[in-house]
Amino acid sequence: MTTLSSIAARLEGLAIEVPSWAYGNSGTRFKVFATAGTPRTVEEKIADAAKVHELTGLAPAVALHIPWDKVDDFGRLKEHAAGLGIALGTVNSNTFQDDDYKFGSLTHSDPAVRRKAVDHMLECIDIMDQTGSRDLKIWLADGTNYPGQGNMRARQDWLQESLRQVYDRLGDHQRMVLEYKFFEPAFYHTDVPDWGTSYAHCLELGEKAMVCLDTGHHAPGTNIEFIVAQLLRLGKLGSFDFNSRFYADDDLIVGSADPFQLFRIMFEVVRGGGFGPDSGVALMLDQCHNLEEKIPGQIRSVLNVQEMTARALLVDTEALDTAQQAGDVLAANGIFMDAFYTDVRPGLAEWRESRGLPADPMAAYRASGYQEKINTERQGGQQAGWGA
Ligand code: PSV
Ligand code: MN
Ligand code: MN
Repeated sequence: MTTLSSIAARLEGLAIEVPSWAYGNSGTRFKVFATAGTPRTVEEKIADAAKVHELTGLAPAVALHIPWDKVDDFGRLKEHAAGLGIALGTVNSNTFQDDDYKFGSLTHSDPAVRRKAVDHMLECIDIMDQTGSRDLKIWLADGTNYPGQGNMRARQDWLQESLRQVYDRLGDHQRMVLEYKFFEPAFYHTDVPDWGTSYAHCLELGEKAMVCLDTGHHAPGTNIEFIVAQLLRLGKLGSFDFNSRFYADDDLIVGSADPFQLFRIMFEVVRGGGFGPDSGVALMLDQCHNLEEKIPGQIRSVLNVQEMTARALLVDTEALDTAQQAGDVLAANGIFMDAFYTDVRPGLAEWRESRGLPADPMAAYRASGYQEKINTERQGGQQAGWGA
């Protein structure tokens, strides 16, 4: 059995990007409940993200969403973040909150609407030039509700044509990550519903286009770790949007509903060469905290990823290979489960302390007084953008 100390160095390679929108108020279409201390500005969202990194050492970058996080001077925003010890990460585009996009954005039948959506993406790349971000994230709400409503085939062509214009504007060190989602807001067909569609478009575009896998965007029962293995094999897994779900796109705390699934995913990430700063696979959270406090919600999230990553690194792959080769089904499964059932929490607490981090980041946050401070200082915090 591999021990935690033997994987300690590899754990250093874990970096999780947090989403700016997780710090704003969010909810469902029924009600958005405000929580105290919610950021009023982008700078305050970044300060909260920095707190998560300060206490965990796991979250060195924060993803932006445009226009939710639009500011006049992104160079200054970058400096603000750097001053707090974090970087600005992935830039998320938004082509789903404008009346013009009612029937689609990059896939719209009207070239003027497609142009508008492309221009928005180009603006996002201009912002990336200033923030130093590598990735442009594209998630499209495009689709139809009724059979016959749209020309599904033509929309694929328009999509590729639009994406090409965005792709051609990417700088040498920039990438586009195309996210898929099987339904919602469209209920009959979605223009990028699955990894295969995203992969097909990315392949056609070129090496700077990669697939983004959001764990909440699959039908129940989907073997997500298989998709991970396949995309890594094909060299097209660009990023993850981590979250947890019971029913649909719940955006709950990653690892909360099914930690075993997160373990299985991280195992394939590690095995497929997708782990670590040079792997080209960005691990991001895409979550909302509707009821719980947001900063501790994010701390818990990154810790969950760390715990399941540690367990995945603990799998005795040599013994596993041997058992698999021998066709020893139960031995192979037993080796896998041994790692999953290992309680890594005490070992990780020691790992943190040895690096000058609090052994228990959740407790350290509660003791820090930060929440009380922002509760008093910040009145009238912003909605994350969802449901706005
Ligand atoms: C909508 O499903 C969504 O949750 C996508 O997962 C995006 O990544 C996210 O919104 C932010 O735009
Ligand atoms: Mn997502
Ligand atoms: Mn989603």
